[in-house]
Amino acid sequence: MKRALVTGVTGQDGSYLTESLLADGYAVHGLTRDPAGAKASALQGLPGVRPHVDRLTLHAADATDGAAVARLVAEVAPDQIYNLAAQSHIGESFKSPAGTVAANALAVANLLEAARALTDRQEVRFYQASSSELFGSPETAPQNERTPLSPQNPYASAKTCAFHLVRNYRDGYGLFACNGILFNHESPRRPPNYVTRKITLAAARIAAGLQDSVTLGWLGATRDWGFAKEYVEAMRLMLDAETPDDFVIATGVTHTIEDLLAAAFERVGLDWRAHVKTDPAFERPTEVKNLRGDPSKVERVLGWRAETTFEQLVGLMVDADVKRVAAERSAD
Ligand code: NDP
Ligand code: GDR
Repeated sequence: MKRALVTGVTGQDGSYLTESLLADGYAVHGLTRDPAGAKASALQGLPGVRPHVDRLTLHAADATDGAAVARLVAEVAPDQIYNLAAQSHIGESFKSPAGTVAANALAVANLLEAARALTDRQEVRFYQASSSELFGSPETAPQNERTPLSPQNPYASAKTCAFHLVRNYRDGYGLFACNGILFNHESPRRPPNYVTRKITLAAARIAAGLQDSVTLGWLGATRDWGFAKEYVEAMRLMLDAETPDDFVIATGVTHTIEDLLAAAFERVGLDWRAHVKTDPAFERPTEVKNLRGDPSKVERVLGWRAETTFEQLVGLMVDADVKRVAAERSAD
């Protein structure tokens, strides 16, 4: 049975990736800081996890602890490592720069070293969750694998360090290591402190009469938003490929936050303009303005393409929140 080690297993992407790997017969070893916590039990209860839960083992470790990571990788001896663990919120990275650098860069060095040590015994393939944030606010569009990196916040600076570490290990030691440069991807499993889910949950709650408005930060950004469930398949294709490489994963289409507001509020029959306030408290010291990915390399080389459109994505997120709000109300 093939073994995969997934860090960040309790996160949005970790949950979809775990379901996908379990469905294909993998033994999944998940790294989390809190295997007894609410996020871990939510993961274990997912319809795509519950029937296979005997093949999911959760391990308690902080990825910033090099000794713990080395022990875990040696013990699990995985065929594949997916490094999804991160402090993944951009605004938070300004408030906690050292913690962000530790989780998003130091932890990657720990994992790469552990993977390299394992290659004395067996082959291991390594996936790193890189990000469109590495491009900053680029001067050219769309962004592809050759677009210059220009990180504009502590999150992106740490992820840029990790991106180069992955290349160092690939070039220097021949490690099968890939960077997936993923543009924003969302789902009903996205926490509500990211703008998509904040808006879809607010639309559902406002429609149910539970609140009147939602308060956002800077509305000038445009993003290339895709569906997370599809993006984890691109990660798997990278590790199943013949040669290791870096790939942009995106839809190729960009939208404004106003498009997002319009789509979400229309879904519940409301006009967003009557319900949105702004507060500079939600703004960041620097803002990444416009991002649009060019997914032509991944389509050509790995045959992956985003299928869910922006309108479908917003629709499925709003519908999930409408159901969730109704279930919470009937439980009260
Ligand atoms: P989440 O924030 O949902 O999940 C990340 C997980 O990392 C958390 O659940 C947390 O788990 C774990 N984690 C955080 N710090 C540590 C640490 N020090 N040691 C061990 N585990 C830690 O992120 P997503 O699922 O949205 O994203 C997955 C990865 O992809 C992240 O690296 C993110 O930066 C990157 N990415 C995401 C994009 C997106 O649009 N979603 C786009 C591009 C890149 P726990 O609390 O259980 O330990
Ligand atoms: P992002 O996602 O910063 O792109 O990082 P987020 O949803 O947080 O912000 C998108 C844009 O919306 C603006 N915005 C707000 N954002 C939040 N969170 N809350 C608000 O109230 C709000 N109002 C406006 C933001 O300023 C920004 O311009 C995500 C994360 O998943 C990263 O880990 C990942 O690397 C990138 O996507 C690609």
